[in-house]
Amino acid sequence: MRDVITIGDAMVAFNPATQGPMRFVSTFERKVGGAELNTAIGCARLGLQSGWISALGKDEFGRYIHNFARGEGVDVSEVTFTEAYPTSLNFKEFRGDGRINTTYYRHPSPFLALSPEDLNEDYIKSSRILHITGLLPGVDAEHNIPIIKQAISLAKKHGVKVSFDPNIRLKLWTKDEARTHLSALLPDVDILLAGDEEMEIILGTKDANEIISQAKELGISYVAIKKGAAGSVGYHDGEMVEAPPIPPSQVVDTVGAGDGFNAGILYGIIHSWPLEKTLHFANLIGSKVVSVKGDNEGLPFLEDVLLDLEEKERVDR
Ligand code: KDG
Repeated sequence: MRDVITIGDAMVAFNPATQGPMRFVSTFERKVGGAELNTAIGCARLGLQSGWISALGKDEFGRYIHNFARGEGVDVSEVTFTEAYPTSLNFKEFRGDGRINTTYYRHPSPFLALSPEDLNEDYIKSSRILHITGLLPGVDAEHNIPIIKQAISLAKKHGVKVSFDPNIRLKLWTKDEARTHLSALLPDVDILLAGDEEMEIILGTKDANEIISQAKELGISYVAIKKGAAGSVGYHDGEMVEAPPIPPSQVVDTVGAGDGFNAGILYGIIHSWPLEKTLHFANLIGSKVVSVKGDNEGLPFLEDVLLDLEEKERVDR
């Protein structure tokens, strides 16, 4: 039985060695990115059994991502390779003013080779949580939404909890398109993990009380609102908790912090932790991710977080 499985596209992420406009950058570091995979890696580093359903190009970059995910302890038995489409790419630009500009090369994506019937029912059935995001629909709504819907319907059929992060990227679609497609998924969601600005796009409000009341009407039992440097707010079982932020040692790269936060929340849910402890743990993970460059390099191992939570004695030498 796997704890958390996810489904989504991943990319080779090219991080520039220097700041400034990309036309002047001549050296890039080759890394891996992809929100769903980041969350799966975050879960694996915490000690959960995680799995990733995906499609990659049958090319060197596809093999690289596959090896990377496997090396991180993520189950890749449901990752397929296609010769028809190349592995997706993502070039980052550090503009020097704290902004990160992203240029995607992910359309067409290898997911075009996958259809809803390809999903393995037994794989989904034997998992506790299916984590989906709005990225896969954002890459190609027409093709990918039927795949996401099939994954959700198999999860529902077998009592697997559905966790959802809208992960709205306005380089992929407009706010209206995102709202239309993503709000239609909400009635099947059990765990909603989203930034407050994304909540505003899909639910029309940033106000925690209003978000929670809409979530309750939709039958969503667990909500975590990510407020970036302002911490997070959660709701579960009639209880609403505001968790203060945990300032990072330094802010180097904010990409992937939300995916790490998600891993922390899913860990807390799987271990039936109280809401307050879970939010604090997830905030701490998000804060660790931003202090390291890269989409998933800063995701902590469980012992690193426990040290910070002072549940384990620190031995430095
Ligand atoms: O959440 C982090 C992701 O945004 C990053 O790893 C790359 O999936 C990605 C995207 O589409 O931006």
